[in-house]
Amino acid sequence: MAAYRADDDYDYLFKVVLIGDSGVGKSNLLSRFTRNEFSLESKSTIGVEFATRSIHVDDKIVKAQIWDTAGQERYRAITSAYYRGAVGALLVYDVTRHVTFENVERWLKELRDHTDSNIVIMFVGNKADLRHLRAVSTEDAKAFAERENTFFMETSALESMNVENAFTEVLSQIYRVVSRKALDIGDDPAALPKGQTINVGSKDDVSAVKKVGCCSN
Ligand SMILES: Nc1nc2c(ncn2[C@@H]2O[C@H](COP(=O)(O)OP(=O)(O)OP(=O)(O)O)[C@@H](O)[C@H]2O)c(=O)[nH]1
Ligand SMILES: [Mg+2]
Repeated sequence: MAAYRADDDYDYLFKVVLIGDSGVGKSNLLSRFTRNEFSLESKSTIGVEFATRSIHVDDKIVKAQIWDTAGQERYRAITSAYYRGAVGALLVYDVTRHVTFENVERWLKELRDHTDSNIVIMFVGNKADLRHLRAVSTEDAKAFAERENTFFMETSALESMNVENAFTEVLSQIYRVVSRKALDIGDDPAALPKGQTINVGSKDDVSAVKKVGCCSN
């Protein structure tokens, strides 16, 4: 009972979606963040699943409801329902499979076609632990993220590298957008933060590109 009450005790609830090709590690990023679990033999997701976790941002409790669907077309949830109400997204590719990086443009288009223009997008290169198999350079991915005005991080669900950072950065950025909006009666887009590169956490490889002009139309 107490656990139930605690779980419902939050200030903000944000829906965040995971997208990207099949096998890039979306479900393992989710299980690592919400349950600290990883599976080497996880099966392809069928339909849609979601999990929640609450974190503190400033003095507020932010509860993330994170949705996960299949990368494979035939197993996917209904597109419009999946994206409805999403305020954040992790667009995941696999650093060892270049084709998953090439397909990111298609995923981004689908995402932008179905969501609000203020959505916070984190571009995620997963499986960074497989150093000897790397097929996508950090520089190429960073350049893409800068071009598309999204945040960027490389992660490893296996080694728990940057998983926490990737999700909490998305949630804090959403919180920033939402709380500034709430404060800014005039709804002046110029009041929102604009582009610069910021570092998150202490590791050198943890960088994020602050979304430029995220809230102007
Ligand atoms: N080495 C390594 N393997 C990973 C990592 N993340 C996931 N995997 C493996 O990659 C495979 C696919 O992971 P999933 O999480 O099921 O991928 P998915 O993106 O959810 O795939 P779909 O549900 O089909 O869209 C599994 O065998 C995982 O164990 C990682 O960070 N490092
Ligand atoms: Mg999956």
